[in-house]
Amino acid sequence: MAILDQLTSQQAIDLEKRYGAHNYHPLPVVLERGEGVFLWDVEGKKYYDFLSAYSAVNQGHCHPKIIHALKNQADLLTLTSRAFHNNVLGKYEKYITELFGYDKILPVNTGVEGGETALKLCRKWAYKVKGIKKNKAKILFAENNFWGRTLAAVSSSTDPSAFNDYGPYLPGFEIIKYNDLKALEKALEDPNVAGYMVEPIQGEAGVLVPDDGYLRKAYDLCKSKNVLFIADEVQTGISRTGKLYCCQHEGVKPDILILGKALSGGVFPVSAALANNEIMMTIKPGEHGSTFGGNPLGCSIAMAALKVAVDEKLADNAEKLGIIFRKELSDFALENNLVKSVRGKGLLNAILINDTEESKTAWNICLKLRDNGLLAKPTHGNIIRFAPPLIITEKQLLDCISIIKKTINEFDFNR
Ligand code: IF1
Repeated sequence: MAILDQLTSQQAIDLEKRYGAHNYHPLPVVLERGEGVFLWDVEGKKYYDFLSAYSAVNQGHCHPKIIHALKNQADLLTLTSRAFHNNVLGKYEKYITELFGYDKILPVNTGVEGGETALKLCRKWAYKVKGIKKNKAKILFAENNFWGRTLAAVSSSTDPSAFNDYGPYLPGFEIIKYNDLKALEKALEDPNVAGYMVEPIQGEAGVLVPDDGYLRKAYDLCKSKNVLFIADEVQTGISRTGKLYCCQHEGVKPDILILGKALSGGVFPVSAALANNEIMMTIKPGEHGSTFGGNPLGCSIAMAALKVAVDEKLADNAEKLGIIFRKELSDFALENNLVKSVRGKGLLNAILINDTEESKTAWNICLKLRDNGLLAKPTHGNIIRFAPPLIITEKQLLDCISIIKKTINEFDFNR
């Protein structure tokens, strides 16, 4: 087979099996084209995308304005490294810091690099500003957190599939229960605590939405102990939950805000940590960075992606359509045995399937959803995450809701 030959789905899957690491278990579908809320597989079958690459494609696949920015910049200059200045970075830094209300940005590439950057800033701040004794700084994380795959990330994980056989682990990390203010208050008694890094909604854990007021009270508790509140909004940011970023629902302005994924509309790896000068200026030249961080191509794409989110009022659409989605699926849960509950905020939602975590029910439902033209994937075991691009129309959403209901009814073995 010549490399440019048109592949069948099976041929593509076989090539990945033979030549690629087996570090994923994808749903058996091979995609070739994306446009807006739609994806097409290599056989030409059309699907609604209800995963959005885990909330990286909030602006829809191949958004013309973002692709235009990519093409335009790609013909000019893609990468200089930070050894030199370029004519795009400063414009991007001004735009994004004014949009989110921070003094400065430290640009990196993947979401986990955003997390790593936030933790390094937190430790620098601990020693240089708070005055914690060298190498004694502690950072708190919530149980069932997920912020990536680096050794630091897995050192803070409570999921054995994430950390098993990757030891020894990074010290100075402490786990507390999510959505538990007493647990946070107790952990904050330790004067060596420098920061609390938390997802405003835990995505991978199964779209766990904390109680109203948790983020605000957690932030206030951290402030009362001069501890940094670090929000990992890689998945919840960029309009996904109905606000520009999720902490805004409770009027919380994190000390460090981590963005990624839809920061580039899924076109190119772009991530960032945003903070004010007291924190950001603790890192001096040569103390952190990356080859591609702040490259002109990524910056041009990110400015276009942010402008789309703002100009097309994606947060308002997510808020409005999320209410419809949860209402429709909650009513549906009352009338069938398979759907136990629905939860989420904006267009980051999930249904809990009435079966054990170990069961294949959620996976098998996703296979049937695929056959019926909608792509979604279970998170842990019996939870199916539903996160369409935020450009979805009400009509398209209602069409998807009927596909979900039809599929589950067909599948509901208690019928
Ligand atoms: C995979 C999960 C989601 C994230 C939050 C940081 C990162 C992520 C809240 C790191 C990344 C991705 C990773 C991706 C699948 C997806 C995922 F299933 F892995 F856990 F969304 F829930 N903070 N999440 O959700 O960003 O370094 O990946 O750019 O690993 O397959 P990254």
